[in-house]
Amino acid sequence: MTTKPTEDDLFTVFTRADLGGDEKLDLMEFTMVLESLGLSWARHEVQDHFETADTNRDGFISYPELRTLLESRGLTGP
Ligand SMILES: [Ca+2]
Repeated sequence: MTTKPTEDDLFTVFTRADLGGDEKLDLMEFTMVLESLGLSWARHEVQDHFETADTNRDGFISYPELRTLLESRGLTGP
């Protein structure tokens, strides 16, 4: 994916990476989302962003948390 993902794209990527089907991502699933979006972050950056994105500190990234993270970094499309 070379362009910024739209909200639909993002939801598709989220759902595809959510192997557990529990509508939240663990660190491995979060890494898969980043790869799907063509973001090549170093492992420590992924870890940092995971912790930043997990605003309710439950150890998982929900879809709203993922969207907030990407929006805050200007990584989503219109
Ligand atoms: Ca969370």
